Amino acid sequence: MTNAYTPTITAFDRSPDGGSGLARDTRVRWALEEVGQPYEVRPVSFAALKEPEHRARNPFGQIPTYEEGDLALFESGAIVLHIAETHAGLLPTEAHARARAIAWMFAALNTVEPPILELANAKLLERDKPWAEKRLPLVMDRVRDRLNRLPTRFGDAHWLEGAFSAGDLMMVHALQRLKPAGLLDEYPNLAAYVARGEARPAFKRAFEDQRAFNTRERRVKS
Ligand code: GTB
Repeated sequence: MTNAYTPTITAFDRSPDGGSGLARDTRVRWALEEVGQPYEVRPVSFAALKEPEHRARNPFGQIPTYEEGDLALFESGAIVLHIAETHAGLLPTEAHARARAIAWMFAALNTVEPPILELANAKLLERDKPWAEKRLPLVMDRVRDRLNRLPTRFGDAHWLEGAFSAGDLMMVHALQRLKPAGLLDEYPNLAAYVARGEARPAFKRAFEDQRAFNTRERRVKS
């Protein structure tokens, strides 16, 4: 059941990943599913992303965005933090544990994700460049440098900071981007961590919803 306060998020009209869940609306969908908040999705075409109407939501002309009443947000990290702060279930209540979980969100976005994106760009956008083959090992090593530090955090624990939190949600979604490059297979601890995230019912619902959305039938405009 949706109402006036039901948030609306934006997503690619059809994601270039064909519904494999790598676009960043998936992490917002996942957060909303974790807290049991119904939501609506507004598809935005690539052309419409750069139009004034969408730039009013996100000046950089990107998805995802989030609208709830008169609040409009962009940046997946800010959106997930807002959801986590306004609903129970994604952040610990104890102040220090909460601050540490938020620190893991920033670590995912600022420290772990950037070299992963660099690798994705190197493989997708730069592979035809004459220097691509020489550069790739350097970029992969920058990713490994980050991943080498992460497994030591787990020990016997399943999540980064006690119970599953928004920090894990962000980290798992950032790490999923490594799957196509096969790098995650070098790190069984991390692969198991990502699999634990993917086994959560809320992730499964978010994933299936984005997949159905990205593979839905289109009406041909006459
Ligand atoms: N820092 C912003 C955030 O976290 O919200 C970054 C948002 C962002 O990169 N959005 C991308 C976008 O809108 C989609 S998620 N791109 C269009 C543009 O810039 O014009 C990144 C993404 C895109 C595609 C795939 N894929 O096909 O595999 C995966 C991830």
